[in-house]
This record gives sequence, C-alpha cells and structure tokens, in this order.
Amino acid sequence: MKYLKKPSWHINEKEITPKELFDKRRSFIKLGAASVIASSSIVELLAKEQLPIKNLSFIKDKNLNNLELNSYEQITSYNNFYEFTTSKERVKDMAHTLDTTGWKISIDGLIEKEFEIDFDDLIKKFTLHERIYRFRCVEGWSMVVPWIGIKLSDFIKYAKPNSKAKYIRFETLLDDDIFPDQANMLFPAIDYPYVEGLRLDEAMNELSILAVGLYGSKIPKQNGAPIRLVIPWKYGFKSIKSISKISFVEKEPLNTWQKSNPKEYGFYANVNPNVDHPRWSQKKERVLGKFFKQNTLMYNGYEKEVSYLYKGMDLKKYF
Ligand SMILES: Nc1nc2c(c(=O)[nH]1)N[C@H]1C(S)=C(S)[C@@H](COP(=O)(O)O)O[C@H]1N2
Ligand SMILES: [Mo]
Repeated sequence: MKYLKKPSWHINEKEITPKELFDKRRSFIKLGAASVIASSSIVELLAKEQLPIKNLSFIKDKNLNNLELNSYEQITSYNNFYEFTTSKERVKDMAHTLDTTGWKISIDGLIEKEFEIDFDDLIKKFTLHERIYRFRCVEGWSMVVPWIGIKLSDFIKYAKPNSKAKYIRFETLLDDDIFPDQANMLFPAIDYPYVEGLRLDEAMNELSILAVGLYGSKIPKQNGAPIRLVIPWKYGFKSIKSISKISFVEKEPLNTWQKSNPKEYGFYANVNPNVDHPRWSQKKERVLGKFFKQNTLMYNGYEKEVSYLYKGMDLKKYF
C-alpha cells in the first residue's frame, strides 16, 4: 500500500463515531422491532453486525500465524482501566467521560527539541499498520486483538532522541473530571498518573506500537483512547492507555505497578511461563470466551522477534 498523504480515515468530528453508533444501536433496540427506520446506512450496518464503521486506512496484517481473533464485543467489554474502576465489566459504561477532542501529547526530555502535538496532527504524519497480536494480562487472561497503530520506532525517529536517551517513559492523562478514581483522595486504586516505560531498544523493536484503533476504527475509550501503547510480548500492564506525555530519559523509569508492589511487579514484565507471579503460576492463561486454559508461550509467542533484547539477562531477576 502506498503512503497516504491525505489519509481518508481522518474523519470530521461531526461524523459518526463508534461510540455514537453503539448508543444509536442501543436506542434502536429500545425502540423495538415495531419502529422500522428506513434507508439509513447506519441501520443497515446495525443489522449486519455490531462492528463500528471502519474509519481508518491502514496496511493490513496478513495474520501469518493464523491467530483466532477475539470479538469486538469481548475486547471492548472486559477492561483494566483503574482510572475508572477496578471492575473490568464496568469500565465500558463509565468511559464516556473520556473526552478526547483536542487531545494533546507533550514530548520532552533528551531529544533535539521538546514539543507538543495534537493527536489529530500526530496520526496524519504516520503510516498506520494493522497488527494482530496476542495480548496477555499478568492476571492470567488473554485475547487476540486486531490493533491499528503507529510503529513506535517511526515515532521515535520523528522525536529525534539524543545519544543520552536510554529509556522512554509514558504517562496517562491526569484529569479528575475525566477519570473518577483520580478524584479519589483517600484510597485511589493506584498512584496517578499511570506511568510506564521501555528500554529504547525494546521501544525500537518492530512489534512495538502506539495503538490508535482496533477492528479498523478508532480505539474505544475503554481500551485507552485516543492513543495507547501495545507491547505484545509483555504483560498487559505495560500497555499504558490514554497517553498524554512521552519523555526520553537516561534512567529506568519507575512504572506504576512496580512502584505499587515491587515484589510482585518489575520493570520488564516479559510474558514468561517459567517465572511465576509470587501468588500464582504463569504457565497457563484463559483466552476470553474460551472454557479451557491454554499454555502461555515464552515472550507470549514472540521469542523469535524479541529474545535478542534479553540475551544474558537473568529473567528471574529482571521480571
Ligand atoms: N492508564 C492505564 N493504562 C492501563 C491500565 C490502567 O489501569 N490504566 N491497565 C493495564 C492493564 S493491567 C491491562 S491488562 C491493559 C488492559 O487493556 P484493555 O482494557 O484494552 O484490554 O491495559 C493496561 N493499561
Ligand atoms: Mo493486566
């Protein structure tokens, strides 16, 4: 596919969004079968499937590993997003407060020149790629997701880090009008803002992406709109959502889960069936929608692509 100068996925905010589509679908269902609304493409689409309108243009993933995709419904209704709630089932109903209009990302630290960029401008600058990846949460559940994203390596080249930069650090937006648990002064679920990081060579790996969509359309709020990290060989908590700040730094960043419980969560968090979590085994996982557990694969099945990054490292120590 050619590089698209004026990407056709750049939809006007007035146009329909997946969220609106779902809301409409819900209200149609409420109206019942008696009220038939004629000749609307939305109605047609609703009749076909619950998938949102494809509004992104991207290079398709050939799915050479023949991964079996989880459904849009499964991926968007079982979420970890503590800024809303620790209940995975409730995130989708609370995430409507995440208003992403005018979203900005600031990029700072050890780069040629610090800058701020509008999300809308950012995605216009890069080729979008579909990436069908296994996604494994440290809690023992997993799924297969057709993400759409920007290669993190493309973004890093654009940001031009200098030779002192050894790590990249990400922050989720801090805004208690949007995220109810950030307004929780006494017992927030975790420290905010949520922070994650990668070694720069991990970030430059071909598999690392900044996801902006899934199933062909913009990423739903509960999955970390408008932009989130996806690192498929690492436990899900590395894949930080709703990013508003990216920094290039010299020292290993202290990520949120390591900070909250350093005995149980480290910086690397590579999926590894041979290193158990202190409270449970990591040998198996339950794929959303499946009854029987399956074996967890080394580096979540991406050993060939990423093992060079950890040569000579004691994976029990660097967990
Ligand atoms: N900001 C933020 N990012 C986050 C989390 C979170 O609570 N807050 N949860 C993480 C965890 S533990 C997982 S498993 C994934 C879940 O992503 P999903 O809801 O798209 O499946 O998001 C990760 N990113
Ligand atoms: Mo997770």
